[in-house]
Amino acid sequence: MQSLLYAFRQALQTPSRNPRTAVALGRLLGFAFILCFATGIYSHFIQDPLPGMHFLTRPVWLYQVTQGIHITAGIACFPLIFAKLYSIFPLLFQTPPVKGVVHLLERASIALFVASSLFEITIGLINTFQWYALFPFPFRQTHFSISFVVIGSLAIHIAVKLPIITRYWAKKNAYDENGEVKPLEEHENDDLVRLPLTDIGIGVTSRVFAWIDRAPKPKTPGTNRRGFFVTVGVAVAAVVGLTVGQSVRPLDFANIFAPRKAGVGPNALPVNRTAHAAKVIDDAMSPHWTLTVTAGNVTKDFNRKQLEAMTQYQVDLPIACVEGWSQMAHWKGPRVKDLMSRVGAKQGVSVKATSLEKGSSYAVTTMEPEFAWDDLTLIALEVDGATLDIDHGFPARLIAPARPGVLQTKWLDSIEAL
Ligand code: HEM
Ligand SMILES: Nc1nc2c(c(=O)[nH]1)N[C@H]1C(S)=C(S)[C@@H](COP(=O)(O)O)O[C@H]1N2
Ligand SMILES: [Mo]
Repeated sequence: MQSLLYAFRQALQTPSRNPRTAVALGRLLGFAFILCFATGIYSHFIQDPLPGMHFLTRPVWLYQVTQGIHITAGIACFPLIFAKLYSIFPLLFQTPPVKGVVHLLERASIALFVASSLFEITIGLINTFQWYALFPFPFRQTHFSISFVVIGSLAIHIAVKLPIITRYWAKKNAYDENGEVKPLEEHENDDLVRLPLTDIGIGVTSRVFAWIDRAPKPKTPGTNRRGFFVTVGVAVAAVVGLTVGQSVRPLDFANIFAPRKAGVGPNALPVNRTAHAAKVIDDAMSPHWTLTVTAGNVTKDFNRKQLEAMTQYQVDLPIACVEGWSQMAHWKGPRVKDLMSRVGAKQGVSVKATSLEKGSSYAVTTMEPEFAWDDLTLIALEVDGATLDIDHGFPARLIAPARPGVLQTKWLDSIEAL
């Protein structure tokens, strides 16, 4: 058994599989994961704020950028994670497979890290294509919870591998004078290496087990290092380059794989949920439609003519979907704050907006005061110089700066001061 695993590792050995490769890829992957985590947490709390949280309303494209980074860095994770798994692949066949309790824990933590990361990025990608039906679980809660498992197990992984990471971090320490990656052994003492943390008084020791170099040199040269990095670089550039146009519109021409194209849809703006799917056509087209505006016990109804008769404002704001696509548009209509003043709402209160749509989590949104009373927050009646299309929220929709698309409620029924 042992010699079989050993022979297998030898067969898998190639110059591109070495600790320096693993560290170089790990750095990129760690950076992408931290970007995803930070932007993901922002996206979570802007949708489900804790009491007392406040958000920036400028720049107006803030959420477009944070979520664009989330999806773009997330997509880059795919080739990076496969390359990383490739670089350490022979280690899966270590001999002996388990050397003790610490080693078992180390391998278990890596298994958890790999499994949770693959799961997280896969459901994230599927979500951007709106294939929700594939999930037997609620996407947001699951993706949110697993993100803590990913980041937690990443922290453990970094702590365990710290000696290798520090040793191979700098290029000059990683290679010898012939340009060969230095083996790990010379710095090892009986497989037991003290974490640098011990030196600053934190009593942690960790076993660092023989790297793949300890397996005999490969019989055939295999993939060389430069070829490997070029391949990984091309793969990352390709998946990012062919999708990033969904978030960064000047690159839209190269958007081949991402689910949404710019300018495709009514009013030349993509649609997420159609009026038909939301079952609002009859109510939205009704000649008796009004927007009900309430503050305390004052309620006033405004039909479209009355809304059009109010002072109209024109703003450039993006629809920035949580799924990563976004598009700038030019909106026109009265301000939410002016409507609130008409019913005597107290300045600076939160405002709840409700759609004609029933039974959808997108049908109601609460705007914190900084959004509700912002000069750019409108009840939009027109987009890009034409009446709102029914699929974009006719007769009236909400549009506010720096908020995710899901909170830009379409087919409004009422707004209410809280
Ligand atoms: C390590 C990688 C990742 C981490 C740590 C992470 C973390 C998060 C977190 C914490 C959220 C907020 C969830 C919530 O609102 O409760 C989020 C949202 C989201 N993530 Fe990720 N994510 C990762 C990778 C990805 C990838 C690869 C994609 C897609 C390519 C993706 C797509 C999304 C989408 C579409 C949302 C918005 C969900 C919604 O609000 O409906 N994520 N992510
Ligand atoms: N009532 C209602 N409003 C909604 C939605 C919805 O499903 N129902 N979808 C939201 C989402 S997820 C986005 S990204 C934007 C998209 O706006 P658009 O379809 O006009 O481009 O509308 C938002 N407003
Ligand atoms: Mo969205």
